[in-house]
Amino acid sequence: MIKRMLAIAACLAVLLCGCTKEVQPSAGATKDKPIVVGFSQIGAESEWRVANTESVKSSLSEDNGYDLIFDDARQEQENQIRAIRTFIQQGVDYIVFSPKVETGWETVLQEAKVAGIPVIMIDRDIEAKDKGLITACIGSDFRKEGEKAVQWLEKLMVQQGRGANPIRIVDIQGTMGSAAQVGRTAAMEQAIARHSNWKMVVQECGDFTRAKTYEVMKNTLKRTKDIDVVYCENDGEALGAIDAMEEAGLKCNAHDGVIVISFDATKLALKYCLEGKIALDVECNPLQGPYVDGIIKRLQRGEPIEKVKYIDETQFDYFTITKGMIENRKY
Ligand code: GYE
Repeated sequence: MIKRMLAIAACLAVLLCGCTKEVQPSAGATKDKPIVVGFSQIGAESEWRVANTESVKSSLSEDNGYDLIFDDARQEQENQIRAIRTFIQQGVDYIVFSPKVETGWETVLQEAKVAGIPVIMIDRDIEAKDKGLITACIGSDFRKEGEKAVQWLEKLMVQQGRGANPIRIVDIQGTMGSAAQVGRTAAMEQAIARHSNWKMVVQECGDFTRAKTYEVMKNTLKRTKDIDVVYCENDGEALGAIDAMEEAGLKCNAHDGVIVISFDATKLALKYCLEGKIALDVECNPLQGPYVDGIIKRLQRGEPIEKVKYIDETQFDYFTITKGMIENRKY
């Protein structure tokens, strides 16, 4: 009896092993047939952007089961639309894109939907009415980032006994119409509306680049040097503004100079923060590749996904930053 039971168990084991073996070829097939992803990136305007591209490329790698088609739009929305159309024609499995601006995506996203290709949006946002055309988005809450910055400034002004003094602010805006610019600008404009002593003396676009901001700031300083705060909507802009201010003989620091506020918190900018040249840097995390990979893998397995994912972000200021924080930085 026992012998018979053992024999049955042995047969079952053989059968089960057979089953396991049968599953393997399909696992092998997935390996042979990578997941094809078309990725439309805005360009390479900043250190942040370069880190973002790198993050997606290294997460959606061949070793990780992907065939990634990368397109750099060189700052043109038209190029992004063309790239997405090409991805659709190529019949990719997924489209990943970072929208340069918030508007103008409806038609092409509709085309992706008709073709049945899921679209994963990273970094910046688009108009709410087009959001239904997106499968998932991963990015930052830019309005919240801006609010963190103005709240920090409000506190500092009170601490320095300047709560009622006139505060003259220069806002160097990011690429106009981009979600990052819209959110960060709105937070500062609202703060200015709340404080009758805060005044926007200049508001100009630096296009998220160091070079353009250097020019913009140089021209601004020809008109006035009476500036308390320069609110730069990314790190590249902060570095360009500092270059121009130092050249014009202005000191940048939070004690007795121009207060420079920035966003991104790249390694280089944090070094400026440690020196005191950038007073506050609100973090914006570009390392979104692993989240994209996670979402695609879940979709592949038919599992539910989080439709909107905001990445946790912190902030660094001159008063509390340490060398260790910079050394640990990945971008
Ligand atoms: O702050 C800036 C980049 O959209 C969050 O774009 C991104 C912004 C980032 O060029 O450095």
